[in-house]
Amino acid sequence: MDIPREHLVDMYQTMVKIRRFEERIREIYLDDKLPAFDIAAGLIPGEMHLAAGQEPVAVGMRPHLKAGDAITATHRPHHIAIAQGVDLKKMAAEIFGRETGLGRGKGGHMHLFSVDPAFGCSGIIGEGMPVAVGSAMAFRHKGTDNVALAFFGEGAANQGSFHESLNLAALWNLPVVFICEDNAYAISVPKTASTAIADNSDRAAGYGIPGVLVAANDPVAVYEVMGEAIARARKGEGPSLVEVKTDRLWGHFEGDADAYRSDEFKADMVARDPVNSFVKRLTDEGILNESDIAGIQQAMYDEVEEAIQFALDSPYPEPETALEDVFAERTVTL
Ligand SMILES: Cc1ncc(C[n+]2csc(CCOP(=O)(O)OP(=O)(O)O)c2C)c(N)n1
Ligand SMILES: [Mg+2]
Repeated sequence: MDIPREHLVDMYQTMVKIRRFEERIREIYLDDKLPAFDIAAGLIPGEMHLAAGQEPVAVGMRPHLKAGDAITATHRPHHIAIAQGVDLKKMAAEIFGRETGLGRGKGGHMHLFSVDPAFGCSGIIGEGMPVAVGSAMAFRHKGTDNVALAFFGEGAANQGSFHESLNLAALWNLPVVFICEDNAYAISVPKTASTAIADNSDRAAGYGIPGVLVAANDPVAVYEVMGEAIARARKGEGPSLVEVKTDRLWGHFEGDADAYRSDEFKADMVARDPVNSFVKRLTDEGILNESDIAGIQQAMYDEVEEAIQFALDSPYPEPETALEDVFAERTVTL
């Protein structure tokens, strides 16, 4: 692999951190909700969308980022936020609804916002793409060489905002990279039932920009393609669309019976789990040995545990603060 060792190790470490974080969130989330699934119960009430299996999409871009780059993600945001370097403690606290969270506990897991690094996400499908275009316009006006990255699912690629964003970014030659995470399903709807073409990367041609398909759920393949797309945008050569065929190992949300995917489909995904296959490759190629791997796992597990403990030790926001940091108050006179 013609990639600096430090980048390979960094990508693996980050994959382990993401997976461990999501495993722990999943355990705690489900703890008080079962056996009869009660979405309002437990330490993390509300919906929870986890991205286990999609780590390659997130870590592949990571070594190419620089300070000031902006990222938008989706309702399934943890892997991207962690890979960008969003503060893990504040992120965990936000997920647990605590005062010390990124949004002082008011946003929850689908609404993680960070100023530095610049990260945002939303429960509204397709919302992040126009926001990334706006960030790219800001970079243009400020004269920086920063890049905006918009991550979205293949379901979101059928929203108008996808087409509007690609069109404007291409027209104005803005420094944006659009990354489609194709996990083949939008909730329970298979892509074949919603999308007229097999590969969303082909849609780039409609806007005269490069469209690149990464057919493998592999951090190295994503690294290479994202390296080119980000460098292109930084040099002022305009936007690109990257599509990665990836796997959502778990349900659409925690509590999803996931009956719309066959046992065989799910077993195949587990067999090709990208965390396992990447570490095997790094071991086979002599990049990591068993003691390196054990050390990385311990360090990442400890970091995740510290973040979760920080969240659990943090207070809930005071009720009086509920109306702070919201849009302007309005007085309605009848
Ligand atoms: C505008 C809008 N429409 C519908 C929904 C309900 N919804 C939540 S997730 C989802 C599917 C998204 O699929 P995809 O974009 O492929 O992302 P994935 O969940 O696979 O990561 C839908 C339709 C929503 N949140 N926002
Ligand atoms: Mg999807």
